[in-house]
This record gives sequence, C-alpha cells and structure tokens, in this order.
Amino acid sequence: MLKYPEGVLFMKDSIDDIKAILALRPKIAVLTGAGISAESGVPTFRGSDGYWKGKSAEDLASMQGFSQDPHGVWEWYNLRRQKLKDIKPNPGHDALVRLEELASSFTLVTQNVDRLHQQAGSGQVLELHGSIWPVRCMDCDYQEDRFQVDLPAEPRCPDCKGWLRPGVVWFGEALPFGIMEKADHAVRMADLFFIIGTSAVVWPAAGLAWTAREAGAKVVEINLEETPATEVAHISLLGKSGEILPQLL
Ligand code: BJW
Ligand code: ZN
Repeated sequence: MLKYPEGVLFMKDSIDDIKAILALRPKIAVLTGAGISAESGVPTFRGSDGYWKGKSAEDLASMQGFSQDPHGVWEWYNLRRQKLKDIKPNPGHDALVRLEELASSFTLVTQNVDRLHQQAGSGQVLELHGSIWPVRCMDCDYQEDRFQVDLPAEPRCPDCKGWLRPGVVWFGEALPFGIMEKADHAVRMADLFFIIGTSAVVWPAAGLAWTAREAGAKVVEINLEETPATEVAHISLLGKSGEILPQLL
C-alpha cells in the first residue's frame, strides 16, 4: 500500500487530494457503469430514458423476459446496436486511457456492453456483463462477433437454426467464467479505486466498492448523484464524468 503524503485529507470533494495520490504512481482499479457513456448519447438503464416500450432493464435483460418475448427483446438490442454505430467515446473514456499511463498498475472493470472503452484505446478491459456485439446460439456452441447492425428481428443459428441471443449477461445469469476473481484481485491490490457512473445496485459488480474499501484502497466515486456506494467513498465527486475525469489529469 502507498504511504500518502502529509496533508492529504480525503475531503469528500477534493480533486487536489486525488492529484496528490496520482503523483505517487498508485495502483488503480476502476469500475464503470452506464453513466460514463451517457455523454456519448448512450441511454442509462435507470434514468428516464432507460425504459423501452414501458419495460425496464429488469424486464428485458433476463431469460424470462426473452422467453416471453424474444422478438421484442431482440428489437431492443437491435435498436441499441444501431444507435451505437454512430456513437463515439467521450472525454471521460479518453481520460481513463490517460489515467492508465499515470498508474503503476491499472485495471478497468466495466459493466458496460458498448465497447466504448476499447474504442477510446483502453487496454485490457474486464467486461463483467459481456458485450452487445457477439451473438451466441442457445442450443449449440455457435458464437461469433456480429458487427452489422441490421440483424433480423429473430436471428437464428446458421448451424442448428436455434435462437441466437446477444453475448451479454442477463439477470440471474453467472458472469463470464473467472472474471469476478480477476476484478476482485485487482481491487484488493489497488491503492486507488474509482467507481464511475453506476447506480451501484446491480451485484456482484456493486460489491467491488465495499471490497475496495475493506482492502484499504482510497475510494473515489464520480456520479451525478449519491448512490449506495457513496457510504464507502472517501471522496464523492458529483457531476458529469466527462467533465470531472479530465480535471484529475
Ligand atoms: C452519470 C452520468 C454522467 C448518468 N456522469 N454519472 C445481491 C443482492 C441483491 C441481488 C443480487 C445480489 N447478487 C446478485 C443479485 C441478483 C442480480 C442483482 O444485482 N439484482 C439487483 C438489481 C437487485 N444480479 C444478477 O443477477 C447478476 N448475476 C448473478 O448474480 O449471478 C449469480 C449466479 C451465479 C451462478 C450461476 C447463476 C447465477 C447478473 C447481473 C446482470 C446485469 N445485466 C444488465 C444487462 C446487461 C445486458 C444489456 O446491456 O442489455 O447489466 S442489467 C443493467 O444494469 C446492465 C448494467 O451493466 C447494470 C448496471 O447498471 P448501471 O451501469 O449502474 O446503470 P444505471 O442506469 O443503473 O446507472 C447509471 C448511473 O450513472 C446513475 O447513477 C446516474 O446518476 C449516473 N450518471 N449520467 C456520471 N454523465
Ligand atoms: Zn446453434
């Protein structure tokens, strides 16, 4: 663990304190959520624009939701895929690429499925909830990245004609094998942990904030509003991540 210089007080709103830690080349772990992509034009899940035809993420992003209405759920994903085609990373994504250069080790953990971190140039990204671009068959082992946005409304497997589904993690499903262990390890090693643009209500991702605090990291939250994770944050910066993150560098 880093020894912090005298005078670093960890005020709830102090950007200078974060800069002082960054000057020491800390080990950094970051967890991002939909809020970091909001300024690129990607709707968040639990904001006013998060509903689709009156349905919430909890209704749509589950095997139950898909079984009840596969056509409707694919319509939702196709719409999101189409939107993403014209969307670019924003200054928040870019700032995380530069933050990586200031750290002695850096792990970016995201709940986002939009791949905007990778598009911005972030190196290794742990995608806890998968990605919207791969499709996989529900009946056989077929899977591949499909970057074309005009998928049919009921896409079928070319091998067995079973239903294809997006390569994301729905409620009640396990996260990709081994990924939580990697994220947990990085967070436990970190001197500084950022939790950015997430409502911190979806587990196990949200639990990383509590893990970071228990393991001794300084926890910095960046969000438009307070969340359940604010209680474990040493520093809580209220505002847009695309405006706050560049100020740290
Ligand atoms: C800005 C901003 C700006 C806006 N700047 N900020 C423990 C307790 C209770 C429940 C559970 C538990 N453990 C597990 C559960 C169940 C469940 C869960 O968490 N439920 C709760 C909701 C109650 N979790 C699961 O089911 C997970 N699986 C699991 O636990 O498996 C166990 C298992 C093991 C072995 C075998 C089988 C099972 C899986 C969770 C999957 C979540 N999937 C989704 C959909 C992904 C696909 C898709 O995209 O379609 O992931 S749901 C949706 O929520 C999506 C997101 O990644 C996730 C989190 O949302 P996020 O990113 O936080 O977005 P928002 O909209 O909620 O918040 C945005 C925030 O940004 C807000 O705070 C704004 O203020 C802020 N903001 N603009 C800064 N400019
Ligand atoms: Zn198949």
